[in-house]
Amino acid sequence: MEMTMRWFGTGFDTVTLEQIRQVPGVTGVITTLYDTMPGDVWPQERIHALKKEVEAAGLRIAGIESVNVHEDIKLGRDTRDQYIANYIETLENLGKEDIHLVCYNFMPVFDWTRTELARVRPDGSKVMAYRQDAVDQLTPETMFDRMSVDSNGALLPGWEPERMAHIKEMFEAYKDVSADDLFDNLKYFLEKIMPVCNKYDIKMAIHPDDPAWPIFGLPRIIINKENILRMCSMVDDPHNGVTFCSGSYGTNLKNDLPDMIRSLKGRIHFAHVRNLQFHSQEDFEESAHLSADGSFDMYEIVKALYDIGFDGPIRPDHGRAIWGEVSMPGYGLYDRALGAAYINGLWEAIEKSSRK
Ligand SMILES: [Mn+2]
Repeated sequence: MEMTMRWFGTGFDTVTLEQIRQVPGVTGVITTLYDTMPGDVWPQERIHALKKEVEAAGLRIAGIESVNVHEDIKLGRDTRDQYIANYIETLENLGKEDIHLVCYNFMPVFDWTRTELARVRPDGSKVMAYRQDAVDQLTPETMFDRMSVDSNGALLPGWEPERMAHIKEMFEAYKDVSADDLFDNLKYFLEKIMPVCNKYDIKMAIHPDDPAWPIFGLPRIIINKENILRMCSMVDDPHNGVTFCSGSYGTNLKNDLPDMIRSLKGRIHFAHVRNLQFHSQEDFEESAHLSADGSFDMYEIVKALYDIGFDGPIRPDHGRAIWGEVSMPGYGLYDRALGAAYINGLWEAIEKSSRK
């Protein structure tokens, strides 16, 4: 594996490349052109400039998170072919710059969803949290307002105001889209992009839906073992792979995370590792990465990745806000650095004890 951290780019991230460079064992960043919109072509010159900036700091671009998929592709509208052509052009430009990993998601309308961005834990740290009863009392519009209030002024990935301005239209458009339709639209998209992925050896890594169940009546498909195996087999190409995000699949306690990892051998191209603490299935918060601080056995998760021979980028995921740091929720430096150090420690111990 290669230890990495997500970085949103100069002007968008409160964390600098110089800081990331000093986290032990981190050699790469997972980054993006944060000011592009779904459907835009990413110019090669801009990708090249981003790459040079990262390399000047002594790091490398280990992958892109995300190249977002235009809503018309998810909806299967007639206009999708143009947006897919644009996506292919972006992939080509990334391939020419020697970038070989793209994380994306196929969630209708909303990206990841939390009902609190700054729940205070007993130790004074602040974390993102989710309560189903809070979602049940909200409409999609009030949900967006709520997500904006506590974001420390940061733009939240996937919650761009430009997209949210059209929220009513988008809900109307999804009224007759079933989970099977969404699978069909994903298949159509993947089949069109696989040739360029093969040409440039670009591994596509779909991120799970978070939380891993339908919300506000919208279909959500990347939620469990059955569905992710269906997704892998419906376009059976090694470039059609998975971002294994423990914190997203883990929102549903029925998901056996180490078992899912083992069943996805050869198809996990990218890993997000974090822990959640559950108060009930309907109420959970993002804890520190340490097993004892949450509900998951992080040793078993990292062990499963080791056992399947996972060799892609891994990153600590959302961190707590600690030591007075103010950042985009989930993306401060301190707690993610602690997470990286902890995962590195687990990996080293597993590797050395396995060799004996
Ligand atoms: Mn994730």
